[in-house]
Amino acid sequence: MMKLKTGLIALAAVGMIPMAAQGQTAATPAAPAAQEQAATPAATTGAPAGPNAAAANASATPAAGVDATGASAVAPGGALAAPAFDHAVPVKGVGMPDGRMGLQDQFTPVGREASAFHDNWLLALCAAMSLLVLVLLLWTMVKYRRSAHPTPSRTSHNTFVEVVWTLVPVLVLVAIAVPSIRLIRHQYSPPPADLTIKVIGNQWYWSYQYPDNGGFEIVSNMLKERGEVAAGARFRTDADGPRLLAVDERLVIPAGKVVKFIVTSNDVIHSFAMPAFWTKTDANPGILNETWVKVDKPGVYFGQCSELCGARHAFMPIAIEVVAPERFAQWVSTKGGTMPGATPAVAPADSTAATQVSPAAVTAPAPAAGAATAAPPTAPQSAAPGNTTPSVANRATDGSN
Ligand SMILES: [Cu+2]
Repeated sequence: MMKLKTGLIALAAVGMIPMAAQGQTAATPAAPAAQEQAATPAATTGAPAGPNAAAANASATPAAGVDATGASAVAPGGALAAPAFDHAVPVKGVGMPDGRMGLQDQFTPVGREASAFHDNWLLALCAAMSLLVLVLLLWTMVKYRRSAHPTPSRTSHNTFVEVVWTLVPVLVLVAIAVPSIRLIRHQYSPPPADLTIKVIGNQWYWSYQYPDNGGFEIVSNMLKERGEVAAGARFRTDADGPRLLAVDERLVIPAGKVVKFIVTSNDVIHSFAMPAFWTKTDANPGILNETWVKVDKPGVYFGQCSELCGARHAFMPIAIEVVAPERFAQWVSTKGGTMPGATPAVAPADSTAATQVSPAAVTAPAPAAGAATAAPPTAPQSAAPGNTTPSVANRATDGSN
């Protein structure tokens, strides 16, 4: 039962940097983009490419002034194809295991409450009790050893001691139960959802439906390593994420919004688990389970199917990319989806933006306008065949395994 409490120290160090790498995506557009061209050009949007992407990246991180200039430098060389979405680059140690002991850093209110409960209270209580028992044991062994204490005491009752050893454990249990029940209440009484996403487990990949955004669906497959794919096919790079966790299509959600996940399955029982969000929900065929997250910090977070579901159970990771709400709208448009209540109000925004002084404000509407004008090319992207091709391929190869 010995556990070390290294999480807090690392948390302080790692918690500072998750946004830092956002700007890096604009600088590395070439490699992943080249891989994509072999398959359906627009369907696999994992690659950062194109001027819109660079501009969007700058607008999403207004604090970093260098991004604005960097974006304009990249833009001329970028492809002029359909609006691509500039996906963020994961930060090592954030939203993924990194070998350190303890819980992953938490990025939801429930997760922070739960990990604080675990680290600061349960672990401390556990250590204190273990220490007390150890000291009592050593004290008894030394003081009442046969050589020093040849005649044993014949005491059989001591009311005070009996009351203490009954009462103290009860108080300990109460001290655990109160914050524990409070945590469960917070976990299972979510605030009203801003966005609902349907998560579907499949052997062996995930698909995600966005009923609030026109009902489009994305299919998320694990990215294989360079040596494991056919020539010209897309493989994992460090910009996608760690080995066995990176996927071709990330589940994208807006930051700071309450996102409700309706979790189900198409075949066997899977489990939708995201350690950094403190959520793990079984995906049962024929049953809708529900969980929710509210993530304030944009970034990329990784989880895995956590219910043994067959031969490739270990190869159906979950990657959630949290983006600023404006960028979420942009991503939705690249998928052919719509924002609730959104209509062609984009054009005026472009003209008003021109009068703005702040560089961030000027670049912000640009991708939206670009996405709107280039709407026709985006439509085919969301077509299911393009997205489902990899999964079919995966299943085909499974048969030979
Ligand atoms: Cu599974």
